[in-house]
Amino acid sequence: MPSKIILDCDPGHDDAVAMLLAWGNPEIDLLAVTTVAGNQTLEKVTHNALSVACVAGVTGIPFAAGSERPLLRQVEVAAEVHGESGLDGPVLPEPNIVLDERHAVDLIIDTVMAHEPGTVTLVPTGALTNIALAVRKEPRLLERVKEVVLMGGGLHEGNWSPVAEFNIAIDPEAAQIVFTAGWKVVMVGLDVTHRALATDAVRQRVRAIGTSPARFVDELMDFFAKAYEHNQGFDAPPVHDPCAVAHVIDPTVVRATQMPLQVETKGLLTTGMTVADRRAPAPADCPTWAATDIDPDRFWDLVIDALERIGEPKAD
Ligand SMILES: [Ca+2]
Repeated sequence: MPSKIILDCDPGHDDAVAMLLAWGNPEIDLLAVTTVAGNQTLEKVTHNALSVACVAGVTGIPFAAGSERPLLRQVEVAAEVHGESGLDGPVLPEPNIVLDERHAVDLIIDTVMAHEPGTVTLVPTGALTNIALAVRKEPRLLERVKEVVLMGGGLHEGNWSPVAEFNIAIDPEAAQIVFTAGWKVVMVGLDVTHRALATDAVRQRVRAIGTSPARFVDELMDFFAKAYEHNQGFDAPPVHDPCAVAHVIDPTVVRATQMPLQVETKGLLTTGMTVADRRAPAPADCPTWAATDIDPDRFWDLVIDALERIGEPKAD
């Protein structure tokens, strides 16, 4: 049985790849896509999510827009990483998909509650604002959701600050709600995503597919590579968000270790840091896990396979 997931995202170059992986992989049943302000404003990332869906021929599932700002803090966007559109590089098609009228929080709750308990995994690849609001609005999600597999954080590694990763740093209060709610949380952080590099060899494999979704990914990676080289000195860009989807597909590709995790919300220098307690083995009932290892070759095999399966979607 494929894993049922809801992708809560802020596209975002790597979110786009995450959506393509989720859509193309036969082990994933993508139930819905929701958006949250993050890499760019809510309006832009929602438009981008619909454009990516058009490129890949993603049909038959609802898309809903969610929170336009973090719980307490002002909007911070990552234009220097993702451009003014949030998805700079390729020409974005004008989406022909109509948004669901519900708020993302309600679509998430409705979708989880409509499925058997313990069968739906939430995969947030942006700020955790929608997920925090959803679990506060409908506490039964704690028993209904199978697990939350999020891209964010890192074991004391940062990108938005020396110790904080962007998704967690822009809404640390929401992240702390999600990390401490009691449901199973798998944090897929920078420790593994900084090894999911779109190298020249990977990009040659993408280009060799020759379809319009593959060309779209290559154009995304072109912009993303320049941004990461310019901002952080990377030789090849780390493609963070599909690592969370890959963990759901095969937890031996992105491996996680059980450990207590919380989020710093009041630090002078460390706000948004994901604090792991590794002083002793985690108690058996510890609900939080952190990704600690990735097999980059098998990870990229999954992405390439998904693109090949998507093929050339029919224009309509
Ligand atoms: Ca993202």
